[in-house]
Amino acid sequence: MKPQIDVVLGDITTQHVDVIVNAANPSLMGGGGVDGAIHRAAGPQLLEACKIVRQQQGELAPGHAVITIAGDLPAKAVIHAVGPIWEGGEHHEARSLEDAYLNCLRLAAANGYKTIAFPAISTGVYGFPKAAAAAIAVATVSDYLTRKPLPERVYFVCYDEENARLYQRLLTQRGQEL
Ligand code: AR6
Repeated sequence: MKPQIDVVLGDITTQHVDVIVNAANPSLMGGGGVDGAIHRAAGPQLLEACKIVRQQQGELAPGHAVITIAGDLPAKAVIHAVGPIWEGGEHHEARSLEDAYLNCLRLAAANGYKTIAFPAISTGVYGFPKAAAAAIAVATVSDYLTRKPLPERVYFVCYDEENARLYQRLLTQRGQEL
């Protein structure tokens, strides 16, 4: 079966999916960008949940991910993934970004979730070049979905048109149905 991948131009906090992914930082204590938007929309319960995870696990290394409740969001859960900070490309940034996507997919599957929405992890404050990040995201997710039954459907939620165009082009190249 062909992997089901869609590109959405919009705000990830409004997505009616099982899981949305947060581009978090190692502290899990919130921040700007999509992290700030998710915490604002989810309400204080999300920060409380993150504090508990933080107490149990400490800081989250780049490439890693944890799952929490979603508070007031329409999604059922939030997966907080830490992407790499771009340092020029010679510090395993690509591998770390791939790991972040893979760990999110694995966590969603382990919790039985069928639909998941990703933001363009690391392409804001963390400075990862958008085209390279989109290529990693599409390749990692497409390859995963061809091998595993869960999640069944992935949405790349792009906040800006540049990212949306990049993802659309990559998926078209891969022969996906958009
Ligand atoms: N919905 C979807 N995408 C969004 C939204 C939204 N509501 N808001 C922003 N984006 P960033 P990073 C896009 O900076 O680069 C935080 O402070 C944005 O346009 O949110 O991984 C954390 O606490 C960009 O394409 O995350 C960390 O400290 C993408 O989301 C740090 O930023 C990621 O941008 C993480 O940096």
